[in-house]
Amino acid sequence: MGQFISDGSQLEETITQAVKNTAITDVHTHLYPPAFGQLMSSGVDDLLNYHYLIAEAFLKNRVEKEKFWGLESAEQAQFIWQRLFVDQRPLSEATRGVVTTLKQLGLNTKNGKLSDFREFFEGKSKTEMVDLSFGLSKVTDVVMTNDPIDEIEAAKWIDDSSGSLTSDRRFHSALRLDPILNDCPNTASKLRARGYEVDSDITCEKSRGETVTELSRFITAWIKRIDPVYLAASLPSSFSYPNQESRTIILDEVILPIARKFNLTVAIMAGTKRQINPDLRLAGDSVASTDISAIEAICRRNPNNRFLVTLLSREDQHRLTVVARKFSNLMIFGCWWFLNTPSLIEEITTIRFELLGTSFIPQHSDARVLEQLIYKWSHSRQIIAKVLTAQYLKLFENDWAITADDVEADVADLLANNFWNFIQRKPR
Ligand code: RAT
Ligand code: ZN
Repeated sequence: MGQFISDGSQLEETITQAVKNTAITDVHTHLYPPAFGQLMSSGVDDLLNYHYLIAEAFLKNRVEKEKFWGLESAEQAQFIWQRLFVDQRPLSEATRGVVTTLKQLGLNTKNGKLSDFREFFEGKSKTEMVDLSFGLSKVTDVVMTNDPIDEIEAAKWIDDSSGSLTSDRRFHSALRLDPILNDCPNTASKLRARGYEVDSDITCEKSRGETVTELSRFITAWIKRIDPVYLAASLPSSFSYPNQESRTIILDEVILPIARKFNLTVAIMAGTKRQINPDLRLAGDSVASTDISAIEAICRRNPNNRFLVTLLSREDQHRLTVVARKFSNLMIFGCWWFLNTPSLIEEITTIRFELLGTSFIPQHSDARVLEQLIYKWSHSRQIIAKVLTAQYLKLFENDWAITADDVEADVADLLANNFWNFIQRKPR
């Protein structure tokens, strides 16, 4: 056992250093390693073309959307650079993130030009950028989002006889099941084209048995193919469970039994309101409050399944945290998407510490572009350290003995071990 920490500033410094330096497992991203070819996003143009920034670029430019979508990717990046970084100051979280990223990569942010930034990235290979981004963010493991219905991604997995897609062991797969759960009719026709006899209407009594069998056969084949660390789905704010509808049938008769069979956790990300403005394409999604009794019911009715849960709306966070106290098969993770801003991370993380101690996963990055790991984690680490320090100081004020080992163990649980222990896997 290490030395006891003797004063408040030493405690603060110990926590800050521990949170800054502890290796992170990033439990939900949209990243891919270079072996996935064009699916991998990296570089300054991709950083600028992030859908969080696309939405912001139109706030003062209502008329230009059609023109924007017709541009080449480099021209789109130029447009966003001009609107958000030249015509105005990058004060929002997503724009500030680009500045943090460029700065930490050693680039000149004082009066840097887009052409200089492009030159830097052109001089680096994708593999070098993976090493640099993982190194600067001190992330050791990331979980991808792998959609077996997506034609481009599916083809890559099916063609990968040499195992190159999984050769970079820092990247872990996760089987994303949104199309099956949220768009069954369209997905059914795609699955039929791949040789699975799935009816468009799973509630149809006549074909239900066969549809359940065929959906299970499809998901099982993909589990065997990609060896996911969990099964995942985002769900609309209207998610309700249980009921007579197709989503409950698919969960109860297909996904949850398979998850039990393969000892896989199910990640639920609920509270989306997709495409409130389709003109913005991927940037057109929004948020609404979720019925948390559906989360309560799924945990209660399926005690032999484990659920990683994140909800998108701020107003749902306190109740979800209370629910997590009641079910040991529920692990809360991350401050998702519109919640991934410093003020909300601070509020939500404080609630979680106060109600759950260290039994939660404070953050995931949701990075879509490799280098976003750098800013998303640098910003989040600062807030996590601040909140953890405040909690520890309250103990310290009452003379509770604390060692650096205690702090480091807590931080390692929060940033990596809670995830691996909960899903009952080990990093490769
Ligand atoms: O945060 C995002 O980038 C969103 O567009 C979504 O991808 C969300 O995180 C999701 O996984 O559905
Ligand atoms: Zn995501």
